Amino acid sequence: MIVKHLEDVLGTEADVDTEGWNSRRLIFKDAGMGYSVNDTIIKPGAVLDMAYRNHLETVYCIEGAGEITDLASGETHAIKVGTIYALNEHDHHILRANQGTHMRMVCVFNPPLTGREVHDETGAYAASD
Ligand code: 9YT
Repeated sequence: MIVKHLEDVLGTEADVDTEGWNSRRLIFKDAGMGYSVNDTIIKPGAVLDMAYRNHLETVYCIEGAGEITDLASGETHAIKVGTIYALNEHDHHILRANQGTHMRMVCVFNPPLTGREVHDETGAYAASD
């Protein structure tokens, strides 16, 4: 059994901080679960253009508010606490946190992240194998 607390991850290698987001990687590939789980802060006003061509991702908002635009359809969906989205088609999307508030998201990736990934120039993470 693996039991951790967010505090065990803060300030370690698994606490990945970038300009627009801070991803605290709680469960990753080494755990052997077949998925990874992050507690991620999207910083206030961040605008993130992403397309995870190597991963599927489900994201559940537990704090804050913002919106997501599906660049295939052009549709924009509001995000608030309790909103969940699944990028089941490796969807190219833009995620925005509202000005003045962060969003806190629980992010599940399949296949799992190795722990240190940051986005490449296309908004993807490298394949882990
Ligand atoms: C929600 C989202 O895609 N944020 C970017 C960071 C990523 N999800 C991560 O590594 O936690």
